[in-house]
Amino acid sequence: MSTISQWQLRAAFAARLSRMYGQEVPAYTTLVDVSREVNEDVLRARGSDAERLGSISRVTAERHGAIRVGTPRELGQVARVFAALGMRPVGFYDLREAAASAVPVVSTAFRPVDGEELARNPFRVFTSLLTPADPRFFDADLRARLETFLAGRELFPPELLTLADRAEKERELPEADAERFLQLAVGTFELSTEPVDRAWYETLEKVSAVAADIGGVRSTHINHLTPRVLDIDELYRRMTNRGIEMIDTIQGPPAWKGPDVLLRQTSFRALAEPRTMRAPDGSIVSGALRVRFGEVEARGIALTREGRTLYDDLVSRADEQASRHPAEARDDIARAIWEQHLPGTEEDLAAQGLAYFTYRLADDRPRDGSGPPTTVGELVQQGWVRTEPIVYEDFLPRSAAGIFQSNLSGKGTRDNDQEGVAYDAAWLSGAVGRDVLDPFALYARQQTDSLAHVARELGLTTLTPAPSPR
Ligand code: OOG
Ligand code: NI
Repeated sequence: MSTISQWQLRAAFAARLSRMYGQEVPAYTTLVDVSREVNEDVLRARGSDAERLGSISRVTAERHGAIRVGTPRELGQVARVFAALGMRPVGFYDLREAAASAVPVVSTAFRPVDGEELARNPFRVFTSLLTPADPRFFDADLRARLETFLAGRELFPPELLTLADRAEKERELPEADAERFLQLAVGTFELSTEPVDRAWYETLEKVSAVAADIGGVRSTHINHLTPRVLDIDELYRRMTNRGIEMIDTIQGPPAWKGPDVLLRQTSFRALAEPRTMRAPDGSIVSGALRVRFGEVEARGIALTREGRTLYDDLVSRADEQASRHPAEARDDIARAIWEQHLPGTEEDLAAQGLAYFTYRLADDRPRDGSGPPTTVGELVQQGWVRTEPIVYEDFLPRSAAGIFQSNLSGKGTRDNDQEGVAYDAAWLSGAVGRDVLDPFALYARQQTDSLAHVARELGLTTLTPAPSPR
């Protein structure tokens, strides 16, 4: 009997989830269609250059999803389902601090971690965990009610978790089991038709719409899915021309003439979806909730810690200048700052140690009998070695908070006189029951491995990219 490997399970899960979400939220299908059109146009206009940050087949299939869960136990179960798909938790995001309105969650992203797996299918899911213990959002009474409610629900059927554990251990499933696993897994993220307890939902909504979306219902659901696009400015124009209301901005770095770095994202506004509700007198009434939307993103080169520090600094400068010149467009301000401070070429990003690259031996390297030079810079300059940018596979806390906020109905409430509970990657690792990996370490390893490989092929003992002092 034939078996289905983890990456095939992952690709199939992403495709089925996308189909399901398209049926639930038709505007998402428009977004996917327009993204595909833009990608085809960019490929036509730029040729193979358009594929510098991933093959067109990878980019066309590429999606990220977002889900939200209520307890460490639920998070641990989600981790088992994603482990079956070859996805590990990477990165810690504290959205309580990144958002101005009440977003009481901490998050990680489940994704494949090695280069080959990412190239096969890079599906990732931004996963948020509610923080009922944070007294800035929940008083003792509400916290207790919320935790009791969450403890009494079951998001994942035991059969799904058993199949997931098997797929994780054996790294594949027989075809029939794979089919069952996929059906159950996609099913858990469908919007439930069970009536929503209106009074309970509204109690939580006063504190935070995100808390209500997570803890106000007895199931979970996919919150949004995000295709990848090669020209997000063009996509924004085309969606707007089709009459779809987009959020005000494209988040992340501005459009500029230098290399794409990190991540740019935008979305259309959450749409009202019909949901049945149970009124306080027990009667079932029809209502509507506005929580789900469609998002789109353009991915650029992963920055090193130094590059990221510079990026964060440029963002602060842009904020500061924008607040002093409210009449000027923030994007124009940011673009000017970028052009002044960020290297405008991949070569300079690499030379200054600001971004991650992989290195491989050039097919047309010198064959005149001369020995290779011994520094990365010279190997590249003299045509021995080619560089390829490493794609940023993660998220940006500020954009994530912006995405949450732009789709909240109310600001919620937040008592800043209370001391917040401190969480970090180590705490989240404990909650997930698995190590939450450091994204910088993953990119660095990809770069180091490629250099070690080049060094071996050239018979050199060591090779390290020596960033020149800035
Ligand atoms: C997650 C928001 C974060 C992104 O792309 O930054 C996110 C959510 O709304 O649950 O998906
Ligand atoms: Ni997203």
